Amino acid sequence: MDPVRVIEVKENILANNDKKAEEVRDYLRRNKTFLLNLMSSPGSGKTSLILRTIEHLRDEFKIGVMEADIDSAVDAERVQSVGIPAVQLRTGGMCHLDASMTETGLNEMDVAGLDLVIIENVGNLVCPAEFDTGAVRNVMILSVPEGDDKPLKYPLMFSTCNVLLVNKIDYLQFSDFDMPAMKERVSGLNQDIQIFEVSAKTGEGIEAWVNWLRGEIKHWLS
Ligand SMILES: Nc1nc2c(ncn2[C@@H]2O[C@H](COP(=O)(O)OP(=O)(O)OP(=O)(O)O)[C@@H](O)[C@H]2O)c(=O)[nH]1
Ligand SMILES: [Mg+2]
Repeated sequence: MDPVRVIEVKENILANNDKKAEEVRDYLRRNKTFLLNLMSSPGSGKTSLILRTIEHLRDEFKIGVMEADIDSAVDAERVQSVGIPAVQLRTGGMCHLDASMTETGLNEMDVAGLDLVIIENVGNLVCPAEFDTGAVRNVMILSVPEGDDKPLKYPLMFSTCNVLLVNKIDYLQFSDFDMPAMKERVSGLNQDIQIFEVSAKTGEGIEAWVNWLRGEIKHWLS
């Protein structure tokens, strides 16, 4: 009997996804829309960070948000309550967004009228790292209460992101989180990653993050 070829099936799915992701990026290029994929564990501050980012950039860019959750629409409601269009994708048990789901979400939005769309991916440090959503840039959050050892446990997420936002730095004073050790672990996985230390609660460090994002959006739209 032939052995079960689980890996090949998975590779096939990922190859199809990669093709779809390139189609999504072509579509975004044609429409001059920058798509940012934000990933992290549950509760590390994705929605809070999105709301802070919106505060800083809403006068410069037309922004939309795509929320992905296994269930509920609470995050999309939080975003809409500040007057920013948001769609909620319910993944029905799936722990990540793939490029087809992103395309479905974009079709529900006025992409041609938006400069920046932010995806809040499903809260999870594993599956979302495996699937290209078609985003222009991938950003992850690690929050201080999660601990400085996460790069050791979830290396793929740290390897695939362009930016690491270390959120909840207002907790550092109560914590044994070792920032230099965490950064060394990350640079062992990804030498090109940009790291910003932020607090979505106090606003500390947000300016530097937003400056990076502004530069990337302007480059994509030019
Ligand atoms: N102290 C502190 N709390 C924060 C910070 N950022 C977010 N929080 C709090 O952390 C909790 C979770 O924040 P959310 O923004 O909902 O996190 P999330 O990643 O969107 O959560 P899920 O969508 O459930 O995965 C909330 O109570 C926030 O107020 C921060 O920088 N400092
Ligand atoms: Mg959220």
